[in-house]
Amino acid sequence: MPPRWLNPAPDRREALTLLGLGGASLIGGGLATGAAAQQVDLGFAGGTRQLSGDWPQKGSMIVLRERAPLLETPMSAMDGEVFTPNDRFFVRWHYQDIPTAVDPSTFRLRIGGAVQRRVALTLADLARLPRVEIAAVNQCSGNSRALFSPRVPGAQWGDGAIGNALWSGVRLRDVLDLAGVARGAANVRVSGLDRPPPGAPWFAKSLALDHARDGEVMIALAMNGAPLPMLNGYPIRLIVPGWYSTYWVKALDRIEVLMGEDDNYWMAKAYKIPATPDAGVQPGAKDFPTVPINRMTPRAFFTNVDRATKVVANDPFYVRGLAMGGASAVARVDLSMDAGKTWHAAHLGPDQGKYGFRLWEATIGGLRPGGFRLWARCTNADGQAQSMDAIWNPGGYMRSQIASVAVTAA
Ligand SMILES: Nc1nc2c(c(=O)[nH]1)N[C@H]1C(S)=C(S)[C@@H](COP(=O)(O)O)O[C@H]1N2
Ligand SMILES: [Mo]
Repeated sequence: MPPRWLNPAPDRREALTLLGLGGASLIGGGLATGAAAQQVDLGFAGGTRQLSGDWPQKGSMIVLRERAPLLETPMSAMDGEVFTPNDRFFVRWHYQDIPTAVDPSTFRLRIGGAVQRRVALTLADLARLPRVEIAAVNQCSGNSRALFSPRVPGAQWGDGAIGNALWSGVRLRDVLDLAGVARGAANVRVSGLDRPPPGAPWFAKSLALDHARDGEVMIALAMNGAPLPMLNGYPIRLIVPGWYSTYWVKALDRIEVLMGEDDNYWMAKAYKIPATPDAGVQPGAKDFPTVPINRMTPRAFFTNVDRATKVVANDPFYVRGLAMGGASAVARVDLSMDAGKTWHAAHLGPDQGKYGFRLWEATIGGLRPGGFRLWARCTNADGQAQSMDAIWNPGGYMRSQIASVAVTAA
């Protein structure tokens, strides 16, 4: 019997972090090793989680739930590179009945509803369309939900329900053109190979026709140059750059063009946010107007430090992380050590596309012995910046408060 907890050797990136490369003053970096690697403490109440390397095509992942799987990416797995490795990319399914094998030779993507001709496309048919490639962050609407105060129900994600990949595939517009959208059509509904339990609504999401046809929304056939992992939607999934991943339907096998609005549960009831400018309401508020969740907002994360990191006093302190602009590019990342009174620009890594992650880094001169807190704020090309204030809504959606980390220099 193989051990229940595989304990994969640290990958190269983690090994570099352990050696302190690019962070000579870092000791440990909060990375668990040996027996302790089976658990991770995400730093909030109830945040002690199991790590498991047992999931197919996945390395070590934080397990929130086994059925249907909710697997979170440890922040250390995203350190130092903008593209999240496929085998560490987070996983979220709503229903237990998920595809575990797909035969690529018999798979069909069916397009129906308000179209001129219904079509059933093979993967080879799709591969004949013009190829497009885009770097884009896939972030769960509820990423960082566990940090909501007061707490809200739902998957208690830390910050790791997020990842960035280079998606390669075809435009949804080109696929729709093969079927010919009927005049007057309004929405495009997509669903996949997962099945609801008896009586529950199919997981399906819709985009307005103009959005679906904008040339950016695409169907990915590959992720970071490889087939999609089964758990991330093999063989194909929808990519909606700049929008929350609830729309990024996995194992996509059905497109339905609608003449009217989509009144199915997953559009009309679930994933609704307050219709306020920042999607926040007073804790406990009820009966406020809502809209379907849509564009993402800027965020910056620390990836090489956490509260377990010990900094060597008086040594240069190298800190880095990742930032996303949301619906537009990352314009800047600024760091503060005084709760936002003063800010210092971080250095940005290469731009790999406006919807992707951007690496940021800074070296802070020697810290005197003691405790410090660091804040990182992203501003996007639309001038939208993260706020020091946290929003609240009952769904626990769109957390984007400025991230901070406490470090101790000794
Ligand atoms: N078919 C299908 N697609 C889906 C879902 C699902 O339950 N079924 N969940 C959505 C949600 S809410 C998220 S956060 C993302 C997660 O994508 P990932 O598992 O590849 O990280 O898939 C989206 N696409
Ligand atoms: Mo999600």
